[in-house]
Amino acid sequence: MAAAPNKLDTVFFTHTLCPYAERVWIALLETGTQHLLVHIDLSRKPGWYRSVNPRGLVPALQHDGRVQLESADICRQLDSLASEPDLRLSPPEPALQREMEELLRGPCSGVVAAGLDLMAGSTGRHWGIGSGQTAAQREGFEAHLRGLSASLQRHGGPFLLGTHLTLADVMVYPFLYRFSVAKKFSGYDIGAVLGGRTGEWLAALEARPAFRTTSADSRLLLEAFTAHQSLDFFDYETYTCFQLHPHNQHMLT
Ligand SMILES: N[C@@H](CCC(=O)N[C@@H](CS)C(=O)NCC(=O)O)C(=O)O
Repeated sequence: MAAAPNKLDTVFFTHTLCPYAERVWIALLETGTQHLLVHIDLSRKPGWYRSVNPRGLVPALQHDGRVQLESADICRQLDSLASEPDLRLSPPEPALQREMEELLRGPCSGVVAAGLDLMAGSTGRHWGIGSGQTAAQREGFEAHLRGLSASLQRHGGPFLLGTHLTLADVMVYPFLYRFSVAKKFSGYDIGAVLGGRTGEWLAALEARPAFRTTSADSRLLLEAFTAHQSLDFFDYETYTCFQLHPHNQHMLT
């Protein structure tokens, strides 16, 4: 008989405000993967963390003694480790799998890059928040949003590829959440632009415990965005992770 998985077999190194790490956190919870969560305060990185990731970035996942970096690769690894078909984050049908890969390569990654560019406005600062959005920035973002909207429409929702939550939803949500929290800066209401089934999609994601647990409190996030004029405040001093994630009962400091 196989041994029961031990929490210590899988160690997740994260900062709870990193959207890339949030993808992994969602995937861990959705796939029901037992894990130990280790917080890395990115504003005061411990020296030992370089031995986990020499670049010093989160997320990192140590599984069975091997370290995997890059959120997209880690999410795929978690998908392949899921113990039951219902917990998988890729659709069983080959045609839908191909569509998921196209979505990931196209609108899902496009909307992240174009969204960060849009939020920065005329500041030109990567991760910055500012005004002065150009028509080109808006159009670039909207083109990718339309790609997501078309998929929702084609499959009838509630998720991007229909009734089964997939990596496409997981990869894009942490970013759309931040863009939507920061809409007062960009003047951009994503729901209004996407229209159609978007409201239903976002509500279906927000209703899932994994998404609720991992999404930072929107009021505190907005306060911090405003104070830092940036989407990437990565300390635990502005707010503690307990304040930021009131739904999470399992936080360690
Ligand atoms: N491509 C990486 C990006 C990870 C990343 O940029 N993480 C940021 C936080 S959101 C980080 O660790 N920053 C710390 C630093 O730059 O020192 C992934 O998808 O995992």
